[in-house]
Amino acid sequence: MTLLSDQTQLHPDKLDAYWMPFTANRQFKAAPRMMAKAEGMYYWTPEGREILDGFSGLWCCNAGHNRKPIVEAIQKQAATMDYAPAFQMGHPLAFELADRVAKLAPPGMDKVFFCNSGSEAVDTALKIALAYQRVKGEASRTRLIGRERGYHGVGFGGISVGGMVANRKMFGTMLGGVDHLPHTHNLEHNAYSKGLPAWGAHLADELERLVALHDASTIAAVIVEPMAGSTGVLMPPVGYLKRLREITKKHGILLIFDEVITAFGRLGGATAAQVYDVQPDMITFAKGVTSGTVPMGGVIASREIHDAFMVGPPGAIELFHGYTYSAHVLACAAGVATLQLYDDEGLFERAAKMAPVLEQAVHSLKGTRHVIDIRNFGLAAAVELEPRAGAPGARTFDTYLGCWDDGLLVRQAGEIICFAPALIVEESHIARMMETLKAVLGRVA
Ligand code: PXG
Repeated sequence: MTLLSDQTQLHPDKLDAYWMPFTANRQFKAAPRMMAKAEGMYYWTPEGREILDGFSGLWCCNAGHNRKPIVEAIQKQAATMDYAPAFQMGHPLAFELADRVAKLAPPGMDKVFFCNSGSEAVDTALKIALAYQRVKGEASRTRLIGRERGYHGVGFGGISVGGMVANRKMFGTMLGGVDHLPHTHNLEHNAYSKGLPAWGAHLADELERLVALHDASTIAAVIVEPMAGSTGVLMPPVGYLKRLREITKKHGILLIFDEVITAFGRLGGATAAQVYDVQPDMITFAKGVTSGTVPMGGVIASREIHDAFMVGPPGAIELFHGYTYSAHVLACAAGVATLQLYDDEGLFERAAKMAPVLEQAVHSLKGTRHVIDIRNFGLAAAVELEPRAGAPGARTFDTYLGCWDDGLLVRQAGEIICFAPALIVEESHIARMMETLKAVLGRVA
């Protein structure tokens, strides 16, 4: 069976023009891995081969693929109104979606700014932080603090506060005045932790060191992923985020949680802020808000931050920031339908319920060839492999390719294989994911 219509049949020449993102282009084009159809927990290749999706696309299709209510909402909206100007104009679905997002957010965090991706959400939050300090009369607070092994997308703001060397080294000096906390990953202390690791809360105290070095009056905000996704599913040590909150509050520094991955169910609740019971001043989101169907991102800000801008003449624009496609009507239609579906099917609760199943299954791989650590929280899990001598990432990439050959989509991040199944995942899917990975590890050199 072939799933491709004539229109999507690809001649090898057609692979030439597309410069693929974060991809080994030459390797891919020599042996393409294509998707042509998706439904529920599965993708199908153009040739009709079934692939179990262990990663919700790229951490985004939290409701599962091609869910009918979302598909229909997008179709209906596309046929009704294609676009509405974003500046000095509105459309009802933007307000509806903002209201729904605010209702899911922690109390007092009820102002929502829309953009189109996680990277834009991060740049938006960093800009709001700087502008907020300024409108409050603290214009000397211009420093931004990120963390090693942080991923905050690929805008200049995001790579500056981010802590992934490969994403930084090619791109010049980036934003000035940025500093970084140490990362919290430590196999010596925390290998094979189930849920949050016990060791490492004290690493938040490094913020006190940065405050002593730079002085609090120069620091606008700290941004961290509550759970670092892209650099290998690094859970926050018990007590770490609370400590960061205490120190930021004490020094008048804003705390931004980058929840592009963690918001909308991944950890078994609407946000990591709620699951971990630590309230930041801003939350960035993207991915799960539309279950990956239409690009969308945004920032949830505290009422206090928002209200600080609502001064000056009522006819004046309060924040000089926004995108042509902020609150794009197709994304809003998808977002409203997605949040409704999460609610109708109790998918955040379902994620919490399935988390122990994933935990048990993934930790059963302990002792498997090449495995040196396993970690998990909610519906996110990582299996870390011993690197092949002299070839960083090679064994893990081969493992990723082996899983693809065996009909399983996972994600490789350095030496880590990640799982982040859709919130509709069933026990049998999880079992198949682990069996497949185990078999592949058995044959990978
Ligand atoms: N912040 C965080 C925390 C993210 O995880 C971004 C910002 C940027 O989002 P956009 O929409 O601009 O890509 C992300 C994106 C992976 C993986 O394999 C993770 C992301 C994207 C692609 C792959 O872990 N996260």
